[in-house]
Amino acid sequence: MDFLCAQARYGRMFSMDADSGNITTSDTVDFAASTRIKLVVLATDRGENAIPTSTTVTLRPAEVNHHAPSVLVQSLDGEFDTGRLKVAENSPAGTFVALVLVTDPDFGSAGQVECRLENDDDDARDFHLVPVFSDAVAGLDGGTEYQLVSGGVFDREDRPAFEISLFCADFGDPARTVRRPLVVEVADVDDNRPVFGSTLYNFTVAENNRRGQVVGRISASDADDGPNSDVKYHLDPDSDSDTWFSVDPSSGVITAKVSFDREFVDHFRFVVYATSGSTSSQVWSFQWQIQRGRWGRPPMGS
Ligand SMILES: [Ca+2]
Ligand SMILES: [Ca+2]
Ligand SMILES: [Ca+2]
Ligand SMILES: [Ca+2]
Repeated sequence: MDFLCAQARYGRMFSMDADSGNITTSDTVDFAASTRIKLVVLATDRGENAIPTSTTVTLRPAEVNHHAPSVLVQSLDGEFDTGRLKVAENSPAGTFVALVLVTDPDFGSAGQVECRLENDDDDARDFHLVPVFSDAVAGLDGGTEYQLVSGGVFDREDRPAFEISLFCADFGDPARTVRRPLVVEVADVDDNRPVFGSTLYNFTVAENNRRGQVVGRISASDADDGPNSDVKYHLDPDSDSDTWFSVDPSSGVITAKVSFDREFVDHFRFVVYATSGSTSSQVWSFQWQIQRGRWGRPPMGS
């Protein structure tokens, strides 16, 4: 019997012993173009007018697990392979946080991958990993994708960050795994107004004060973060209180613009605003009691 291998398509990857029919590799076998290679083998006996017969030999690469899955995390702002992600507070559950791309170059089940968030991780309960395609097992078409989405509505002032762990495993034997720690920061939204330390401020100033004298300080705080918590103060623009007083926008220190005369006026009551971020503002009222001074009474506004 004579054997002949019709292998033109695969170059010199294989050779066949014409007598025994043994097929051996004669070069690197490249499965890059296809996951299987088909060789047509002709066999002819050595009798006269022998009629050749043919069969097909199919070769598949052995499912050797050379590689652990490779994980790429793309954040909302387009940054690749970042361990720090962001989601805005007050966003509804199911809000997109990151795209997770998983690949494994191994053949067969050694290259198929499944991912999940670590079950024993408390923070993981606040997020879900949703397959982008319904047949989530990766490998056959070169990878799989998941969306990391929020599982609830977050309040940055209550919890500014979550630490979760992404776990991916292929189906090789033994399986290769990869674990990626991720930090999801809750981005601030301006959802808090400034809050004053008191419902009403009362200050007393002696008459005949010098102009520019500090008469008191108001203070408000804002639970937000960054610019959203940057409190600024100003007097009610619709009153004439800025004739008598000025407030430092940043420190809240209030100074007298005039020297007071108790016989002319013995108290003021007016409103100061504290604002922060672009939307918050709050009204507050104050009262100044003018005390009698020790020396005469200079004219008002001198
Ligand atoms: Ca693998
Ligand atoms: Ca909040
Ligand atoms: Ca906030
Ligand atoms: Ca605010």
